[in-house]
Amino acid sequence: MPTKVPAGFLWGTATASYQIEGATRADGRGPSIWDVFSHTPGKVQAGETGDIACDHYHRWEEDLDHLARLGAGAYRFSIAWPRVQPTGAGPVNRAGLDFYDRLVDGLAARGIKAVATLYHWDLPQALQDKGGWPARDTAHRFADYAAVVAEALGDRVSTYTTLNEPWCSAFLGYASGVHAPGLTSPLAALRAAHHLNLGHGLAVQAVRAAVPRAALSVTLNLHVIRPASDKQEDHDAARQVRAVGNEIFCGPMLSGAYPEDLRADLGPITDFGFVRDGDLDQIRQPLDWLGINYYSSSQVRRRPPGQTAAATSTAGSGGHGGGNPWVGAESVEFLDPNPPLTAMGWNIDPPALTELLVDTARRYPGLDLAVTENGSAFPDTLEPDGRVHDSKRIAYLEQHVQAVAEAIRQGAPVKGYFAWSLMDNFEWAWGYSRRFGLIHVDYSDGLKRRWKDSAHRFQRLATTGV
Ligand code: IFM
Repeated sequence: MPTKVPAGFLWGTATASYQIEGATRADGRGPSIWDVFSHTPGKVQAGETGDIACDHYHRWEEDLDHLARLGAGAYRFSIAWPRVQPTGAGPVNRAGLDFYDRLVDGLAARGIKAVATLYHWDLPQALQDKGGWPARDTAHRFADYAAVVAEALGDRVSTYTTLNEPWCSAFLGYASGVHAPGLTSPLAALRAAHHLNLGHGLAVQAVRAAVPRAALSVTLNLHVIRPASDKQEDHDAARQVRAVGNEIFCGPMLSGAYPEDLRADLGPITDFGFVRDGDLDQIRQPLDWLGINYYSSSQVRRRPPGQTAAATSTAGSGGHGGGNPWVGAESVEFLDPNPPLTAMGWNIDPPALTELLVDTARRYPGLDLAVTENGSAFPDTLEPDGRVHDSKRIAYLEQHVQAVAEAIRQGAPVKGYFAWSLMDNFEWAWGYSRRFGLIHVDYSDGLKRRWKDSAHRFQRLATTGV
């Protein structure tokens, strides 16, 4: 590979609690919205659930040994709120918290930094029953939970990340309904977005109060949206999608305001009356770095007046069809992605990652960045030699690491790269049909872990930088 990342660059892998842990009823864990959603017929492909997943809850030591062998300097995992507070509020479930206690000690023992995400989509169902993220109280409950975790894990966690991809929580969860809790209300999605923003700001403050030296971040799946032509209307379509895809979070979190164009676009749906005095000051908190998840890019154009929306793509955003998550931008048409595509139907566009990183660095000077997820699903085959020769995943990995190195060369302060994912896991509405792992999980043979060729490639990157 021509360009190398600088010395000290952090190599890691990422996972999320509901996608790998299983043991959904162990040690007092309460139900989450994903337990309820995945057990609802028709919501997840083949009726699959995270009940067992990769059984990481019981095999975490073996998994951390893999991480250490991979040469990972950091591990990005998420904490299941319903393990810590089974009903999302009130009494702490010590047994659930103990799992993460052991995990962070296990990481420290292996010399691996813990990057802990507080919320990767598994909201306690009891809070959803009280309104979920569209209800303001959820933001306050989230801050309480963040304080509990920070007090317990303290500075053994190298970075606390408040939210993973709040766009998915708000718009796939409450507008298109393809993610839990499966609602299809544009207004509920916008309220959810604001309360996720508020929850982020309150949680940053709660963690800092408990652990003054803690490093804090948030992870956003910033969409790279290209206009399909030079026409003004297509540029405006792209701007509109960026507003409700990116700026709705970047604005309040990083600049302290919802952008005017977003307010104007959403005017027919809401007057933003759910934003109370003082909220924006609570939301905009200094961050130690911004996590960016990137998989693919999209092209859009303005739909001709009178033409109705067909199936809407949610490329690059965990999209699985369903309703339209692009609230307020219903007159925007997503073009079919250009091949080659991954098994998710997403395009492969490494230069877009460079552009995204360089552009974000330019817009927010002084803020360090990390790619907190990047990876690809392909239909892997376990060969007779017992290996998975996943050359397409290796190519994807190399091209995107190269794109990161190029962004650094152009001046973007990118400090780390986390491959999605450490191992194959529960890919939300796609169940186990989509494999993103560096490590193959054999669902029909006792969840046996086997290194794919891409794991060996990652090991070389992590240990030599090339
Ligand atoms: O598996 C997901 C992850 O949970 C969030 N980011 C995108 C990944 C691939 O869809």
